[in-house]
Amino acid sequence: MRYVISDMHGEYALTMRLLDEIKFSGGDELYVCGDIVDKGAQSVRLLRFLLGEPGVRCVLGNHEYAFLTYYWALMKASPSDFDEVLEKLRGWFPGDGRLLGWDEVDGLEALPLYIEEEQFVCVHAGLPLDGENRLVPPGSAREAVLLEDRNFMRPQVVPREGKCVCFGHTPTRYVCGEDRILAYARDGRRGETVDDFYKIHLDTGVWLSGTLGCFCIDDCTAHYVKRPSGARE
Ligand SMILES: [Mn+2]
Repeated sequence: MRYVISDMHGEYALTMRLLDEIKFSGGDELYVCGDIVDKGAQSVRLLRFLLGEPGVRCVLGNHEYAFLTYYWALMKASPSDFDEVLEKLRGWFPGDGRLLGWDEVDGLEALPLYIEEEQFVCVHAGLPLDGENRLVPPGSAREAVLLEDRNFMRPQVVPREGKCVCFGHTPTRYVCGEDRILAYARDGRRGETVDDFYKIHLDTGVWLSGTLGCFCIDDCTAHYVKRPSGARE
């Protein structure tokens, strides 16, 4: 089965529980729509796991991009002192930064801004629409839109045609008042295959809400786990 998820923000244990819950294993695939790191205490552990796991494919979120921007600036300032650069990079993650190595840094730098499959596109924040309300191909969208867009999540934004877009970036509680995945079905379609949806908003705001969800592309079901201690006050 193929699953999509987004915005885990360093919640390693909850992510592992969710993968257990869906019995994620050898033949399965997980698409991660960015913001693996920051906020939670186990960013590097989560990142290391996801980058090393066959069947997992990630795109960059604005949080990974911010880290890379810091990395590129450090390399410009002291291009030959790799030890010093790595030490500073470890300080980016107050939780488990000491676990950070060059494999994770290089792994992040190699991530794409989007993944386009036959039936769906994975991107962190959204895609722009053209004047006729059609999706602009992700390859011609500006980086800032893919990473930071705040328009695409609005329920009024209904692309006229195009593939299903899987995205996160903003917790769905700011759209619907609840911490759940929002799968938007096309007019007259029942939501039985991914083609029946035009967008799937995945960010359940786990760091605050304690709820983490993923969506199965193949049977169109949502799955959730909750942090035992609940939402953060
Ligand atoms: Mn984000």
